[in-house]
Amino acid sequence: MIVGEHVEEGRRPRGRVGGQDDGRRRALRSQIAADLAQPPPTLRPMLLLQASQALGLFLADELSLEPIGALVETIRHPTETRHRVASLALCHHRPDPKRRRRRALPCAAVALLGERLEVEVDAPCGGADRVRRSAQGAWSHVPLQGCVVHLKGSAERSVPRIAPAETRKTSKTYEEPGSRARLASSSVRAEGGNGAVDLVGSVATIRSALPAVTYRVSGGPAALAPTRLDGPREGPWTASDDHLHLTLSARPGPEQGLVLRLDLAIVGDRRIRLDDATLLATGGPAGLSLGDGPDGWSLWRNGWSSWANARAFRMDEADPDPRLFAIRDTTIDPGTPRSGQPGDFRSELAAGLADQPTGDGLVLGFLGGARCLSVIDLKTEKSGAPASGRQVVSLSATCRFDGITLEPGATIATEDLLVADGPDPITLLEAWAAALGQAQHARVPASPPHGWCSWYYHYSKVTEADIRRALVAADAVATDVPLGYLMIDDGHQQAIGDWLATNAKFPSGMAAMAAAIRATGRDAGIWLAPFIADVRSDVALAHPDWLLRDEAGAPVTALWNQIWNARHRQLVLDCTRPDVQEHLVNLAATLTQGWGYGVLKLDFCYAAALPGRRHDQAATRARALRAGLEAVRRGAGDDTLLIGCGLPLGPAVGVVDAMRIGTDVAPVWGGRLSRWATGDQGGLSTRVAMRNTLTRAHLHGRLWANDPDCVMVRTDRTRLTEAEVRFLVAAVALTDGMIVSSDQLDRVPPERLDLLRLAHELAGGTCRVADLFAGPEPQTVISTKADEVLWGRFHWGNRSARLAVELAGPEWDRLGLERPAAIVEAFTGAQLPVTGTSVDLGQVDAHDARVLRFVRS
Ligand code: 9PG
Repeated sequence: MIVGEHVEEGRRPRGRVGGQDDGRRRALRSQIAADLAQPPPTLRPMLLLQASQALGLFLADELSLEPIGALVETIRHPTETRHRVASLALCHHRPDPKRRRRRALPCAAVALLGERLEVEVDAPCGGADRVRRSAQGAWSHVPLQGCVVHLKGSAERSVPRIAPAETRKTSKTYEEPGSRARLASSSVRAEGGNGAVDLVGSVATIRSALPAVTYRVSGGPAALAPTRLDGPREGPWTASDDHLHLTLSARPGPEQGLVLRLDLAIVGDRRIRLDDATLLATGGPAGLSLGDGPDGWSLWRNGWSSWANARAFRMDEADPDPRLFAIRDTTIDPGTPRSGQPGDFRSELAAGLADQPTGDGLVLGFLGGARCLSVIDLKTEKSGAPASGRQVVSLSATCRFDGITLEPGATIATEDLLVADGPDPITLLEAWAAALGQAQHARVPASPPHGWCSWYYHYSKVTEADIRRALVAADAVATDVPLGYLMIDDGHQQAIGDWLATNAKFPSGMAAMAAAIRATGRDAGIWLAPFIADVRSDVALAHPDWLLRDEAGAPVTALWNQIWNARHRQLVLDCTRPDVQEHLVNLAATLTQGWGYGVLKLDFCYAAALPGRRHDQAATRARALRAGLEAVRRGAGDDTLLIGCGLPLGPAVGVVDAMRIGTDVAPVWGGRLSRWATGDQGGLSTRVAMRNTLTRAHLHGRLWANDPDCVMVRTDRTRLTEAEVRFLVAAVALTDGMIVSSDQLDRVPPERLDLLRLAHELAGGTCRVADLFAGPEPQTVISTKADEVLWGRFHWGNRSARLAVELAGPEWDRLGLERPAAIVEAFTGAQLPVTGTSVDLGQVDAHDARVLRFVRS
């Protein structure tokens, strides 16, 4: 359902200023005004009914109406896009006092805008706001998706009747006379009018954007922050000061949108230290327009590392950093601290913005991450005026150059930035991920790897006997549960950093373990954290010069990990040093060619990108991390499966084959304590891990194979309920990432093994998290396969609830399926009747999931 704002008639479209086209532009404006003055079209087929007495009674009863269809008229002209609701279909519900739920009545009553109806809208998606609107032409910014509309007045006149679940859009496009044609493949175009750059999209506009660069010269801070740029309207645009010359350029994106890039040249005779290069920054309420403004926006905010959370935020929410300093840097980039204030967001690498009322969106995403880390900042605040909403304070997209040293005459470019807008922000995020993957030569396995991992059952106590027992168990379940590799996780090494020294729990040695695993026909996997070293490790003691140090010369601490030894600091290797790179090459070569491991899980990799003073002072933090990763790849060879973990996303694209995209699962759902300690960023929590499994699903197959972490189906050593196991299985299967078991499989009861088998059976589709932007925890995941479509419904609530799935709306329409009479649910095998557009799932436990299977005919 998409409902947008009413267009104020005769409103002057905000076009470009001045010039010889004024007369023609006036004509265009009057044409737009005339079109808007026309009565809006209505949904068809439509049957005019006299308002019946029955309807009158319902209305007197405070009938609740739920939007089931709308006709949205989109009016586009070169500088802005407006939507208005032409008509709105409402399905009436009557409260059922006995069952305390609303019951849909069989007939679909419809209210048409233009009726004099007073409506009141409960808008759960837009916060607790109750929006009161007269239907007579004042529909403005009413987020109706999933809302209940209460009709308060009386329908005096005719009420049309339409088929339910109908949402249509009509569209009119106006080309401004004299404006240049749109860039061929682009929905966004840039122009440098007034000395600043306007990025004009089909649904969003970024206005008066300017680049800015901060740096240091002779130790003192400096900035090149032009207030106007030179150059032709279509760019490139330039600006200079005594030390730097910048060039901003724009070109069409690979599929859509526009790609911006900033080139810097050191023009003075002084060496500089480069901090931040902002490709575009704009401010004020007019700086960014999308839909009716920030009150309706939802931001996909991406976190720094594998373990950092990614999710949708409303603009009035706050985004706090973790409180536990010991592990803070594992999820939050210490180089990019955040304010934590409501409405102030920092997204790493990319950000997606969706206007909830219209469904339109804007994505800003960097198309590279190997050269520098990057952030998108969006700040909104409540405007001073009473009863008015939030306003944009600032928007910017910045590459972090981390104070690298640049000599006179040097040149350097930022990563490219894709700016794309359109009516479907989920598809835009997919397009960004695909473009990044393409630009940085992503390694995407032909099918997601599957296997077994020792960590979530044995943790650091894992022994040789555990692995040998796991091998026997793997053979016993092989027909039901394919396990392509067996991973010996953390617990084999003598010390963090000393990866080739095995502890006494593996008396046969790790080469023998690899041979034993391979003898069962499976690949052998081994865990290591190649860029960190325990303060007492041989490597740290033997090579103090290898350690990354801060500006004062003290070794940088990566973390204190209570699992290892809470009193021991973990230090960081400076991966820009040739000797460290050689060590990494030799290490990876020994583990693979030497010992026989074909799968390496590279953990705690963020450490290589922590701030510090590096051997190569021209290397950004991203480059340092990338150099470490590339050294591992060189040593491991092309055929080794590298699984990244605890790893910032951008620098990993093109080196790793698979990537953990969330925090660790745990044999508990995750409670308030971990939420408090981590500021909801991570922590060991199945809830938070599965949230990222859904919110980062669009990275899968585009940047790497997503590793959603392990699926635990066991009944021993776990506090996960059966419902939570179903949730885990459904989330992993429908998002089609890696499926990795971490149970002692010979202790898993057959009915639970069946769930693991089902995970494999359900996987393999193309996933779309349909309500990615609707709230922090997506509920609807649709997986499309050649022969069937799976519709997953995830229940995050802490109480059991009666749930239904609505087979209606744009997500249903895009599947192009016939609505069947009944549908099979994957976990229960139950045939569920489809009543109208609705499938009643019955009572669903807390933290449970259901998967509806639509077999294609
Ligand atoms: C092994 C584990 C598993 C797991 C990884 C990673 O911040 N911390 O203290 C912290 C500890 C453990 C951890 C992540 C963070 O888990 O994700 O799969 O391999 O290491 O130690």
